[in-house]
Amino acid sequence: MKLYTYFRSSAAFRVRIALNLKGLRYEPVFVHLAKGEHRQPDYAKVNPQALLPTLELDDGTRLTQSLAIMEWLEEKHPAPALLPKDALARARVRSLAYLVACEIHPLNNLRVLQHLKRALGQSQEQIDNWYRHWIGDGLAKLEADLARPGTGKFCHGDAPSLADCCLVPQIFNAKRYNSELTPYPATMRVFENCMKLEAFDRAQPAKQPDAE
Ligand SMILES: N[C@@H](CCC(=O)N[C@@H](CS)C(=O)NCC(=O)O)C(=O)O
Repeated sequence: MKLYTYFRSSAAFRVRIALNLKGLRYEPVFVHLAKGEHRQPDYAKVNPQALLPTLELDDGTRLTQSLAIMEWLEEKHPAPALLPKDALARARVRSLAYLVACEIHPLNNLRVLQHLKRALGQSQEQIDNWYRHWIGDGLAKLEADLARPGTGKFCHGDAPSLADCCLVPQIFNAKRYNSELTPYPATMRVFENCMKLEAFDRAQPAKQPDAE
């Protein structure tokens, strides 16, 4: 398999974690987001959504959208499971994963930040404040949800799940933008537990071959 990735892409980071957790090897193909390589015609042929990541299977089939990719991995390579067996528990894991992937991450994506700067003329300070605002808003909600029954060493239970694959990259982003993280002790406890696992550690931006 080939994974189209960029060291700082948090959506690609999610999939790198899932692949590592499942012990699946992949060949990275680097697409430089900051240089806009994802908007070039060559990459449009790979992924018409012009987003990272893309997972290319050995037969050439290409999968897009990190959650869809991780769900496909889960169906094809069920062990170790990234979704619990119980239907209600699965719904909670998906809800926590979507809170990060659908509520926090899209507001802080590269194209949104570039639009704030280029089209709306916002200063870097205003953009950083925007970023931290939506991180804080989302993490406060996550923290409240993690107080509900079901949370264990990880977002749900004592095994890593799709929710943890989404959470960890978001915390890396938060740290990069100097977001205040002390108000979220349960979230940070889960983050620290994840980072003790080699699969999470090896997927982090600084450990990627294209890291700058
Ligand atoms: N919902 C998508 C998000 C993908 C996404 O936004 N990826 C970012 C990198 S983390 C990207 O390609 N951004 C390009 C841009 O904003 O122009 C997923 O989960 O795969």
